[in-house]
Amino acid sequence: MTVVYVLNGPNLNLLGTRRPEVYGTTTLSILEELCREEATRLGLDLVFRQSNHEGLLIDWIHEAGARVKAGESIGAVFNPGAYTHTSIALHDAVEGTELPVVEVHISNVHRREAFRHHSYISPVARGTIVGLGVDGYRLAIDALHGMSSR
Ligand code: CA2
Repeated sequence: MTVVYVLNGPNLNLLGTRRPEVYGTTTLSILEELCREEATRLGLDLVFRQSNHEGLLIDWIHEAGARVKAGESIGAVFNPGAYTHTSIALHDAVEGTELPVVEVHISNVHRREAFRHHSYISPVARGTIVGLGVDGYRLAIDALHGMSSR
């Protein structure tokens, strides 16, 4: 079965436990279930992961990129967390692997502090979804699915 990756960066393990006014009340494990439902609806397998470590996220992007090249995956939904705003290494990983990525942010980063307005990932992403809460993940899975069947 074809796989869709959903990769989450630092502190997203805290989802649903703090700052509900910014990130809502859905926990990461409920978010995984929502993504699994959507993937299943589209006939896809889901690989859902979260890490607080930049290097591990890079390894997972390499893994996903290799699986896309092997025809086993359609790409990744990626919420890089705060690494969005700092990580040239994640930018290079996405660019270097040519991994189809839809970048997702739960909050509307453009309504927040100026340091959240710049993304190192957006220039190498196929598209971005910001500010739609955890619904953005479902929409991103749909978008990747649509791109892969075009
Ligand atoms: O809005 C998003 O999805 C972000 O990627 C979330 C990151 C933030 O650094 C980005 O600027 C925007 C932070 C994730 C931390 O999530 C928490 C969840 C609950 C409580 C505390 C942090």
